[in-house]
Parts: sequence; structure tokens; C-alpha cells
Amino acid sequence: MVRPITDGFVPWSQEESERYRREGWWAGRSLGDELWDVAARRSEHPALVDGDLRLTYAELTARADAAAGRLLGLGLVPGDRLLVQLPNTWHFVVLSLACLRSGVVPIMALPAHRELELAHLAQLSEARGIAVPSLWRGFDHHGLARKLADSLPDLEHVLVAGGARDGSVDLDELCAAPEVPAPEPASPGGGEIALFLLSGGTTGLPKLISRTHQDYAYNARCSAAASGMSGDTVYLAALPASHNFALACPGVIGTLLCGGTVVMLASPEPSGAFAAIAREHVTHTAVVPAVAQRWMEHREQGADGDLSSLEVLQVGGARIADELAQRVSPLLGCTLQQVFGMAEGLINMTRLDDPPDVICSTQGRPMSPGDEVRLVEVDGRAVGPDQAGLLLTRGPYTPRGYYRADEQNARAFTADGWYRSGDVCRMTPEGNLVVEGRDKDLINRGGEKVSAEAVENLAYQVADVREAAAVAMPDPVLGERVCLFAVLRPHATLDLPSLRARMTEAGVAAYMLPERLELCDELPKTKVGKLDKKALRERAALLAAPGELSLR
Ligand code: OOB
Repeated sequence: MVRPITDGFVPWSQEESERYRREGWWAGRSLGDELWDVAARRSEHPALVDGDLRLTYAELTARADAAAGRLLGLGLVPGDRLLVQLPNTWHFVVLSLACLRSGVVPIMALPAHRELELAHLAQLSEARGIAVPSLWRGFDHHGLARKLADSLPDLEHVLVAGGARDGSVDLDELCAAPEVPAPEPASPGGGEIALFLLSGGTTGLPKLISRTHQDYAYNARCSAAASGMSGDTVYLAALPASHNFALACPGVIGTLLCGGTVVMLASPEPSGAFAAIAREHVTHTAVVPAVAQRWMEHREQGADGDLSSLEVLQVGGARIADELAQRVSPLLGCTLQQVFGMAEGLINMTRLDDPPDVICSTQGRPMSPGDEVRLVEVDGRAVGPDQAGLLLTRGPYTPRGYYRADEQNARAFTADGWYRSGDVCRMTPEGNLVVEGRDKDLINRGGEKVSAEAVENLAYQVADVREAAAVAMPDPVLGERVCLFAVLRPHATLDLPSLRARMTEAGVAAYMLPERLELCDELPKTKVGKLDKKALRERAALLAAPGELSLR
């Protein structure tokens, strides 16, 4: 039995699909088939490292095939959805490959997500299982997964890494080496949905982005080529591997498609990351600007650690300041590659042989000749040369709509299928993009995307507020932090710690919590009476930035 996903998936047009196939961008095969071909050629080469555990390609694929069989043995069928919320450990890679191989479709949740987000994702996708660590950074993921399974009838299976109990499935066993080789499962087709990524979007809760086997394989292959990856590549996954950047831009999947080695690391904290780079001779890694800054400070403070193997440091997720970008090469001894990407598709990259001013002061250009990019005014007219405009895009790995989200799709996509990214960009005469700002109601907290609407909804839910508005507050380290302006109801009181405590209690990811609360008598309005967020952003910019950096 197969549970095909046809509802809610917005296909590319016939004409485009034919073109993408003709150009060879879409290979028409499953990601599993592509990866297993590489593995057959590289069987004794190291594929995956996590601490002391080292797996060759032969060992990795044997485990993944066995895990695929065990997933199906639980009663899951191809097309069933599995909510995956795992940190950067070997389980994540084995389970993801098992899903790609068997046709079970993983939903790539972040370790930081909590009850509100996970319940929403499970319901929207009708997930039949959830895979979590037992305990991670002091949080009882197993307990939460059980609670969700008790309340959501579709969610039958709880898979737990690092200590299963109470009838849950032991992920260590599910992902263990088989005693006899497992049979190969039937391959999904290239046009089928391989996985769901999450939008870092503006609407209250994350939206699901369906990525097909062939579009995602192309995403990984094309970005691997632009990052200079090869069979000698050693990639350090230090950002959450479930995020598109570390997963396939080129990330874990791009590295494996090249026959290289993936090193999993739980945190990008500098001393651990430097040690891993030195020990494993890492050649490529990806970080957000705040982490790049921490690494450079660590270096400046005299930290040793042999980084001489490092060839490429990818930085993306948020805009890196030009001054910071200029210091990457001299301090860390590697080439900087700026990556301006999105889970919705389009990936822009500076190229490794670009001149230093392009590398340090632009966010690069589309990685594929199939990418179409337009910069437009609000009314849809193209902007003049060197003018900033709203970035619209279409292409062979940019889906035509969110999954099961007709209403949002009507806003986020044009009638002819262009995705409105909400980014305000300028194009240099050489064709490189510079991200100048944003026309979406989102706060980019060091690469973590916080929906202002979600924070506001939560404030209404947990506190006695009459009006609430979340805006970005500039921050020297994270770029932006969440600032909440609120008007309380008469006689109500509220302070930041209690607001944060109540929001945490409501079950929201920690990065969504406001880091500044400004109580006001009223919120500024525009002439037509709408909330004036621009005025609030200006006010937030004048507030002193608090707190220290958390790299979690
Ligand atoms: C990556 O993906 P998402 O989906 O978490 O966020 C996408 C948004 C972009 O629309 C843009 O607003 C912002 O994040 N962004 C950047 C940027 N990279 C992403 N803004 C300025 N400069 C950059 N370099 O963040 C993502 C996905 C794949 C690869 C890299 C990043």
C-alpha cells in the first residue's frame, strides 16, 4: 500500500516540468537512488562521523536500508508522514536516509520547536509518527512526544533516540546495523514528495514546504558544485541539520551526493567546532553570521586549533555585515561564501573565485541557470537598474506553493507561479544581489525566523493585553531580536520575565520569546488607522540591546 500525497501539493506547470527535465536539472530519480549509486562507488570511504562513531558508505546505507525496512515493519507505508525532531546526531542522518529510501516522508522540525509548533505540524501533515531525542538540553522531548501522541489520533508511533521507554520505539535499535543485509525497498518516483521543510514565514505557525526527490536532489547537487565539493570534502554540520542550509545547500545531502564525509556536531559553539575541524580535517561548513562572529572573536582571543584544512566557510540565513565579511578570510584562513537562500527554494551564492568585493559585499547570485529572479515595485513593475525592489522567483527547485495552504498561497505566490520572497534586494551591474531589507512581518534573530504575528497572537493568548505588536530590535550580535510593544488592559500588570514564562508555558520555541517588552498607553497608527510598525521599528532601534548571545 502507498499513501500518495496529491492533495495540497501545487505542481509546476507542464511546460516548465518538461524544460527542467530536458535541461537535465530534474533527473527523474529518487534521492535514495542517487545516494545509493554514490555509496556503491564509495563503499569503504567514510560517510558519517559523530563523535567516536564512524560509518563508511557501505555501513551507512546498510543501516539506512535496515531502518527503512523497520519503519515499514511498524506499519508505516510509503507516503506516510513522520515528524522528525532530532538534533545533529548520526540518528538524524540514518533516519532521514531511511525515509528517503522507503518513501516515508519526514517533516524537518527544529530541535527548538515546542508543543504549539509540533502539534500544528503533526495535525497539518497528519503525521503517523514522531522521532525525538529522549532528553535534549534539559528538555524532555520524549514526554512531549507522548503527550502529543495521546492527544492526536493519527500520531501512533513515538520513536526515541537515547533511551526509549513506555512502549516507544527505540531509535538506536531502529537505526542499528542489521545482522543480515536488509532487502532494498521499492524506490519512490523522482516527482514524489521526498520531505517537508518548514517556512520561516510570517504567518502564525510554520507552513509546510513540500520538496520533491528530483528538485531537492538538484538543489543539493547544484549547490555542491557551486561550493567546490568533491569526494574529498569533509562537511561539518554545526547548524541544525534539519534546516535547509545545513541539509542540502549543499550540507549533508550535497556532501553525500559527492561521496564526501559528513561530521555531525551538536552545537556550533567555537571551542567544540574548532576541535572538530582540526580532528576531522573539515573542509566545508556553514554558519549564520552571529556564529561566524563568535568564531572570529574566539580566534582573536588567541584560541588555537588547527583550521588549516578549512577551505570554505558558508555564511547565510541573515545578512552578514560587510566589515565582518572582510575579516573571515584573514582570520580563519578560508574562502567566505555568502549564501542567501530560503526553504522555499532559490539559493544565491557568491562563487569561490569571485573578487573579494563581491564576496564581502553581496549575497551572490542564483546558483542555477534555471532560476528566474525579478525585482519589482509593489505594483509588480520591474525596478530600474541598481534600484532596490521586491524579490520574486521561480525555478526548478522553487515549489509553486505551500502545502495545504490555499489562502497563504494566494498571497505568497503570483498567479503565474512566482514566489514573493518578501526580501528587498538590489542587483549590482554584474548581477549579484544585495539584500537591503525586508517587506515581510518577520524578525530574523540571527538566522532564526520569528513570525511577528505568532508572537502577537501568543501575547493576546497569555497576557491581559489590549494591543500587541512585535518588531525587530537591532542587535550587534544577532542582527535582530524580538521586541514586543504592548498596551495593557486597565489595571493589568506585566513584565518581561512573566511574559516569557507564560509564553514558554504555552509551548512555544524559546527563540520566539520577546527579549524586550515596552508597555505603552497606545500604539502608533497610520493615517488610515493601521498599526504603524515602521514607527515602532524606529522606536525599537533606539532601545538599548540587552542580553548575551545564545548559540543554541
Ligand atoms: C535560510 O532559509 P529560511 O527559510 O530560514 O529563511 C529565508 C529568509 C530569506 O528570505 C531572507 O529573508 C533571509 O532568510 N536570509 C538572508 C540571507 N539568507 C537568508 N538575508 C540576508 N542575507 C542572507 N545571506 O535562511 C537559508 C536557506 C538555505 C541556505 C541559506 C539560508
